[in-house]
Amino acid sequence: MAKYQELADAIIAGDNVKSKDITQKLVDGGTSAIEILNEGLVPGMDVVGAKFKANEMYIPEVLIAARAMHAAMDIIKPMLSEAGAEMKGIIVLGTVQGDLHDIGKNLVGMMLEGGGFTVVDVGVDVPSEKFVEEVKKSNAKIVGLSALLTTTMPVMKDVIGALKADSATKDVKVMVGGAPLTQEYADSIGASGYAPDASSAVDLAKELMA
Ligand code: B1M
Repeated sequence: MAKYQELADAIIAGDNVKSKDITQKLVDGGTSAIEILNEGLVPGMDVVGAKFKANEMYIPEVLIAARAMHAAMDIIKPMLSEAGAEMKGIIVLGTVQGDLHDIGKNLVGMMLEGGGFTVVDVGVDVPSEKFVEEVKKSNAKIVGLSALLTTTMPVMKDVIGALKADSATKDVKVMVGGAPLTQEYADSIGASGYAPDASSAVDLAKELMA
């Protein structure tokens, strides 16, 4: 419908004032939060993800689009939790211990939210025990680990080990990413999946939830 297309277009254009305005008008007009999410915001971010993958959009534009999505999400988030809306799943996301890089991780988080996931962002320099604790607290089904340094990549294996060692978190899926990583490396440390970029991370998370 045109009203949802207008919202999706505002997201793609990164117009946070417009995305907020349209969302508020839709809410005031009685549209449900889940409909706004599924018909306007997610399709908008899907286009952003596809364009980013195809090198038709670059990191600053993606971040601006994600900001527009967040402006709309701020309005509908309380309604979603009130309605107990079925989000796609909960993901605990963080950069591993010893690593302070978070630009890629934040982009992944925003794209995951745009894809309908609830993201518990635990930040940077996160010790293994913290991931275990946050999974228990949130009942997340997926943990997302980011590392940008060759020296911190091996820490991912420790996190996977810590999650497997605890009966409450042993079945959680672990997806990994970051510039120095490869599929081979992800396989070698026992990760459930590897995504080379933020939009692939959304596809991977959907696969892991299936
Ligand atoms: Co740092 N740094 N840095 N740095 N830094 C790199 C990574 C480096 C390659 C630069 C270089 O030497 N050419 C190099 C690493 C070398 C190596 O390990 N072999 C490096 C170094 C050495 C360091 C320091 C050690 C420098 C020093 O102090 N001597 C130091 C380490 C600090 C620490 O972490 N303990 C350091 C510090 C910093 C800054 C603080 C200055 C800053 C970080 C700011 C911040 O993040 N808030 C910084 C930056 C900005 C970079 C570069 C320039 C850019 C990284 C970035 O943000 N890229 C980087 C060089 C480069 O990559 N060109 C570099 C953009 C971002 C969108 O991409 O993070 O790859 P990326 O994320 C992508 C994918 O990888 C993927 O999706 C994202 C979007 O497509 N992805 C995932 C990421 N996480 C994912 C998780 C997933 C799935 C996909 O699932 C969960």
